[in-house]
Amino acid sequence: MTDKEKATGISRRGLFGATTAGAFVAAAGGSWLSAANEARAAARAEKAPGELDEYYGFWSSGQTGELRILGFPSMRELMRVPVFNRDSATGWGQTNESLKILTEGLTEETKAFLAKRGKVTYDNGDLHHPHMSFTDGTYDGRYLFMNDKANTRVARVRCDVMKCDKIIEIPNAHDIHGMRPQKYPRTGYVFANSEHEAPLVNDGKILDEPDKYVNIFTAIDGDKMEVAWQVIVSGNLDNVDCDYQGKYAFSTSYNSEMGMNLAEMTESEMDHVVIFNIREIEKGIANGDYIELNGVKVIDGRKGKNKKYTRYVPIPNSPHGVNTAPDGRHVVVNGKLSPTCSVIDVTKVDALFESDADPRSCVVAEPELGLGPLHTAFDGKGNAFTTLFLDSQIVKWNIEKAIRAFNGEDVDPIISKVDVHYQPGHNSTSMGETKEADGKWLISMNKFSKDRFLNVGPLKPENEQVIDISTDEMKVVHDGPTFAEPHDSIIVRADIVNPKRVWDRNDPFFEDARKQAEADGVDLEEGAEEPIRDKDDPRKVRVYMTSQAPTFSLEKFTVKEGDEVTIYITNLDDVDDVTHGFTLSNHGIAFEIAPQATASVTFTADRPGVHWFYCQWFCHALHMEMRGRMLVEPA
Ligand code: K7E
Ligand code: CUA
Repeated sequence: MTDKEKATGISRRGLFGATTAGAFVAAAGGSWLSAANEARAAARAEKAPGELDEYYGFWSSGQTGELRILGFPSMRELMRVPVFNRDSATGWGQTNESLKILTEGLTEETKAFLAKRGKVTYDNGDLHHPHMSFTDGTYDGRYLFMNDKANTRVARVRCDVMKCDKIIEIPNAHDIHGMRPQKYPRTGYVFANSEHEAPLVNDGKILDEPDKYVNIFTAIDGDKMEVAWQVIVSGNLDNVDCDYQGKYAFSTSYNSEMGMNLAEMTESEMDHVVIFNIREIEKGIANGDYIELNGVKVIDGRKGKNKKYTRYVPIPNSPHGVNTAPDGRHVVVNGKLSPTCSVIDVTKVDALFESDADPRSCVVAEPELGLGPLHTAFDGKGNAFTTLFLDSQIVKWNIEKAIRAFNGEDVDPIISKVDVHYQPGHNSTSMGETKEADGKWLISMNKFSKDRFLNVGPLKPENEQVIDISTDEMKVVHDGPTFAEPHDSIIVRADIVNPKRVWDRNDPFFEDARKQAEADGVDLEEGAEEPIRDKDDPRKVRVYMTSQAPTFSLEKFTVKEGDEVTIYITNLDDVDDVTHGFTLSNHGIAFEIAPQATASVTFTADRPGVHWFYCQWFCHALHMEMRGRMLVEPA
């Protein structure tokens, strides 16, 4: 080394050594070719103005609590559907219609708890997993289901209007995380995992006695949105998926130890997947082998209790995601702290229940893929794509080759890897969680964006990357920032999703408004000239208005200070996209009324004076003039 080399720490050998120089050349040649490929792939992902996408993307938003709809692969955000959150634009959490949905599914105990805080529902949610209803192994365009980890709820969104129509709290469970709809014969059940351990009766009699805590697996009837049954398990539950036969559901457990702190939770080398035998559980319920708790039939499926209902398959180490392959046969369990994925063959699961076969006998492959495998998606051609959180990569691997390697053959299941930026959690392929996986696109949902975008301060967006998977070499074709914090997504062929253009006037969403109007002798589509005072409770006043661009049917209405006022607005416009709004200034009230919808809000008129209401959804050249007065007479 020369003195200069010593001073700079750079040696000529290091810079120009054979290996390094070779790598430079290879990189230069490779990047020229792949730049051309990438440009072609990027052109396929991009959409020209006015051009529609081939897929709908349904996105979670984590701690924001809403569902998002994207056009895919362009990644244009199309809509935000409020679910567990409150929303200023649409009035979700303010209108009577939304408050009914946000409150009616809460347990009596929760309602009483919230009432003490002057609330009727929770304001936040943590929505991780949005999944569509299935018929015969593929999406059917009826519903989307999603979990709330923060407040132990499951919600349903109607795909015909893209509004949430049901939210239920899951009794006995704590903090619903993994959630998947039954794939076959149809949904059917929605399976939901309780992640955090607690006493089964959590009323304060048992506190710091973790050996008395349990976790709960829940099957929800997705048509009725009621809990069908629950199973007590050993260990915690993280993610869940189910088979294409309608026989089994599979839940990962990262805390088989039932530890209460990090060291305890990660102590053992092997955790497990719980396999739920759906038919046997149904039989057990029918035969009365359950306890009833908070109105729910609960079966005991703990380890060593009743082997008809559950089996515990040892899996290394703190497994996270679980994903069923479109081949209808293989279930991939992602190792997280283990660099492996474990592949379960569903055809070998019967033997676990029928004979006393070794639970590990259903594991047919365990390829070592890289550091931090979290979730796996599929191309429908026998390949799997696994996110490597610690390596910041996606690895493409072949399931059949992994099985051969597990059986001792000298084959490498890994096909290729691609860098993503940075630390991917979930990934999803186009139609990848159905039997119609088409192998075209992959989205990598990365937890960190770091330097990929202009700095917006200490709180940074996540980064999502679209990857072309039509060839063995995966190509990142798009970076896109997202606000807190999409975990999971599904990519659904556009022809499956067919929402209405305007509301149907008979929609159950505003059935209560229709009933009240009938009782008051008012036609919602006509409105009423004057506020209608309740015959039994004269403090209650109802105002019926219509909207048609650019006017409300009432330019003013008068109420008394202290009146409980309900305002119903029916939007008579039946043209695409002519949505109106109702904002009552200085009352904290605002909501949307889409074409042909009715929406309502109830409040106490406790501010005497003149208060303007106005339309806040730009609807007409005279949108600014679309306003009127509420006159509140002092008491
Ligand atoms: Cu991996 Cu909540 Cu699906 Cu996030 S979970 S990453
Ligand atoms: Cu109606 Cu703006």
